[in-house]
Parts: sequence; C-alpha cells; structure tokens
Amino acid sequence: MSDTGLDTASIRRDFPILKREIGGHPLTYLDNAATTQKPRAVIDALVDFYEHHNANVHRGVHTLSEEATALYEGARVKAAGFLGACDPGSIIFTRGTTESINLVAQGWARQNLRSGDEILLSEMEHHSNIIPWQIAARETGAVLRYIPVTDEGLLDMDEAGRMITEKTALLALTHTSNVLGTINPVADLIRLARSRGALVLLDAAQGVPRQPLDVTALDCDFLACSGHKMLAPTGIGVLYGKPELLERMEPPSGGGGMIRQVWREGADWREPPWRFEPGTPDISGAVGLGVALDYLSALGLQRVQAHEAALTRQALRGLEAIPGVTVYGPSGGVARGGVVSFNVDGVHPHDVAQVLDEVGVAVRAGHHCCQLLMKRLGVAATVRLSFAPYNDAADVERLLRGIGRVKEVFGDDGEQKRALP
Ligand code: C6P
Repeated sequence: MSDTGLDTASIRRDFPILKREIGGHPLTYLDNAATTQKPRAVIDALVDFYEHHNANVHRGVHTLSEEATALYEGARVKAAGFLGACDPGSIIFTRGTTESINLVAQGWARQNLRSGDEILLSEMEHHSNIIPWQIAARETGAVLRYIPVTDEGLLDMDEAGRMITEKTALLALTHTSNVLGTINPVADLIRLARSRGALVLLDAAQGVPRQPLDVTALDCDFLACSGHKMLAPTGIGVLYGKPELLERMEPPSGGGGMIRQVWREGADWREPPWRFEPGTPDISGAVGLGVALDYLSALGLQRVQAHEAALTRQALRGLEAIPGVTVYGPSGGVARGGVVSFNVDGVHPHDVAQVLDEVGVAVRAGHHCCQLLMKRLGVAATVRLSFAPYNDAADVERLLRGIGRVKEVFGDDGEQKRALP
C-alpha cells in the first residue's frame, strides 16, 4: 500500500503486461503519457463484447444490435459521469484527443471565426492543439497568438491577462503539459476568457487521467481527451461540448447514422452527439473505455493524483541529485502532473532512452510533438518519464539506477566509454 492509499501491489496484478521482462529485467513502464497499459478487466470486456454481443449499433432491431447499442450508449453515460457532464448528449465519441480538437476546428471554427478573430494558444501546446488551428486560421483569416511560457515552465499569467481580449474568439489550452507536467490554472483562465466573451477548449489528454476534472464546475466549452491514456483501448476518445454549442454546430464530416432524412439535394441532421459520429463507430473501444473509467473511479482519481505526485517528487529529488542532469518544468513544490522531462549533459536523449531500455525501463525521448516548447527550452529533445496508477517507488529507483548506467556508459563528457550491452 502506498502512503497515498493506492495498493499498487494489487493494482499491478491487474495488468498482465507488467509480468513481462525486457532483456532479462522486469518491465519498468514509464511511458504512460504516450499510452497506458490496460487492466485485465478492459481486455476481458473486449473479448466478452466480441464473444457475446458483437453487432452494429443504432441500425438493427435484433437482439445483438440492441445489446451492442445499450453497451455503447452505456459507455457514453459513464463518460459523462466521469467528466461531470450533466447530459450524455454532450459526449461525442472520437478516435482520440486529436480527432476531438479537429472536430471543433472544422465544425465550430469554420462556422464562427471571422477574419481578424484571434485564437489564443500557448507555447506549451502539443501539435494536436496547434495544427488544427493553423488550418482553421488559414481557412477563415483568423490570427493565432501564443501565451509565452516562463523559464520555470509555467504560463506567463501577466501576458495571458493582456492577450485575452475582446478579439479572442477561442482560448485553446492544454490542461497538463505532456512535457513539463505543468498543470495550468485553467479555472482562472476560463473565468477571464468568459469575461471577455471568448470560448475555451481544454486539451485534457494528460489532465483527465491524472486528476478529477469536472466540465460543469470548470465551465469550459469544449474538452478533449483520449481513452488510451487512461487504461482504455486505442482508437477511442471523447469530445465534450456544451449542449447549446453542439446544437448549433454543423457536422464537419458526413455518412451513415447521423441523419434524420436524406433527399437528393440535402439532408437534415440527427441531434448531437450522433450528428458528429458518422459511420460505424469504435463500439468495442467505447465499451472498453467505460470499463476503464469504472476501474479508475474505483481507485479514486484523488488518490491517483496524490500517488503520482509522490512518485513525481521522488523522481525530481533523485534526478536533481545526479550531476549533469537538467530537469525541465516547475520545481520548488509547484504542483505538477505525473510527467517529468530531463536531459543528461552531453548524451543524446535517444541514447539515454536506449540504455534505459537495456535495463527494462521504458521512457520516451524526442520532441514529444511539442516543437514550439522545445524551441522555448532551447533543446531539440528531452527524455520523459510519466506515471500511471500501477507505478511504484521501485520503478523510480530502477529509473535512477538506469541513469547511473547511462553515466557509466557515456562518462561525464558524454563520450561513449563502453560498448552498449
Ligand atoms: N501525446 C505523448 O507521448 P492522441 O494522439 O490524439 O491520443 O493525443 C494527442 C495529444 C494531445 N494533447 C496532448 C497534451 C497530448 O499529450 C497528446 C498525446 C502523446 O505525449 C503522444 S504524441
């Protein structure tokens, strides 16, 4: 049992992949910001769906189709509850955060942005929350602006206050940085944006898996997240949208299942969310997502948050004590999500990740789809570790020992001293 009330030994038994060894070492999986592992309950739910209930949804009157529809729509109700949304109709199933943001950039933005309107982003955005807006800006004549990031890896709130103006049509912001772990003060920014008439979209790909978030309390207009980053299968995600906005929004793409009537010259749309889900959706993915959300809810998001915060403190203390290691992002006790980026002097991040892999430790190295932030940090890439509920103190110790191995292999000058194993 961890100090924060999570029984990690028992949680680890729920994740079959954690029994794997890599090169004779126990798997230490610290790449959870990229994607998390899946518990037995989610894997079993997929098998159960295909063995007992598989059919298309909303299309048949036969028993299997009704069962599949009930499971799919049941997952929507669970997702609404998990995110604090009052109306399941405000939950659109997508392939993930990227598709969710694109849906708003193509659906809402095309209809509502005018030349000269401003879309406000930040320097710490993932490319998934930049490129869709660049495309929308090109199509509408809107202008992109970026809230700067301070040397501590925080949003410059003074600048944010100046940049949110009556010209701002939309603030599209990451809740938790996938590189720095910075948790942005989104409640304050939403209030500010609201007072100046702007809408707010939260990229919560890293926020939703790591702390309780309530879209109603936050009063955000849109929120995007990915199932695969919170123990669910790949290929399923969520866009939350305020019902009154979705009601007025045109679907950016069309197909079966989203219309009331079709005639030769046109069609009219079903109500949200189905208007935005053309074609056969990822039914088993949605069912798996529902089970993953049940699993996370049973652990308790508050406990998950405290657990990841404790592991993050342990990792920061350990990394900061190693000479030649530079850690990026907030320090000095500032709250951050379970994501830590660092570099080892003179050693390319890919080499660090390769040596760590040799001892069974999986981390990500690269620009993490955040090239603007890399430029701001003055680096081409970083090494990144990120936590999930099944990680424990022993994982952090193995990572820190792995960095010792990196220093042994490359020495303090970054020159390789020994052949890689
Ligand atoms: N970040 C990472 O290793 P998708 O790929 O659609 O599920 O999520 C995109 C995305 C959007 N915003 C943030 C803040 C993210 O972290 C991600 C995914 C992964 O950091 C893969 S690049």
